[in-house]
Amino acid sequence: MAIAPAPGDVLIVVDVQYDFLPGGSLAVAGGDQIIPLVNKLGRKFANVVLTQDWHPAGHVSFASNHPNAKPFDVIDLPYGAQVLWPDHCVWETHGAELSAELDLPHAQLIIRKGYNEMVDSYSGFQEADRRTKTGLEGYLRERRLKRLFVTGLATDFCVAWTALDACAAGFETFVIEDATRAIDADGSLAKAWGDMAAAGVQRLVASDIV
Ligand code: VGL
Ligand code: ZN
Repeated sequence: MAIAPAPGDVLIVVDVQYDFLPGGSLAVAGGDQIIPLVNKLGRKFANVVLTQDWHPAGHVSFASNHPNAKPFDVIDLPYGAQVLWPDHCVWETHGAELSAELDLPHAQLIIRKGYNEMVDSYSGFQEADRRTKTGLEGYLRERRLKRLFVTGLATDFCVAWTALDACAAGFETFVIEDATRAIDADGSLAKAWGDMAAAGVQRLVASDIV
């Protein structure tokens, strides 16, 4: 497939932050390898939006905040099942910063998510309670942006949830697979691609963007 980015298209770059890169507290294997590709894609899009995972130290998704829990355990919270993670992307820490290797000077918006202590937010659109909105949908609509091309980390969590919510909101949504990397805990990657295909998310590779 060959797609030439148009004025109504936006490149979404999810959570390219030090804690998700090699050496980070929730490192995604090969996460750093996508950065040159994301930068190259960025030059083809007039519109670029970034997301940034942004947690307080007491965040409910951290295993360290639950007695006897360990990372990758799953617990029940009022809004549903929650995977517990190592502490990551705590605001005012280096790990929460966007990679300085990102070369996207024309990026127009950074959506921070996950700042409410008691609710996680994988999606750039809404928190895990599926009610509390981030404002991204309103932003995209006001800007008349209609097609979303999603890249970043991690494929099976924040990329997938963002793409699924984008589709549900009526945007034509693409995930650029080789510009993502996955955590892949317990079959999560296969499940994410299954869910995305079922929802109508289209799967591309970077060379499809011309
Ligand atoms: C993410 C787990 C926890 C992600 C964020 O960016 O995919 N995953 N917080
Ligand atoms: Zn997080």
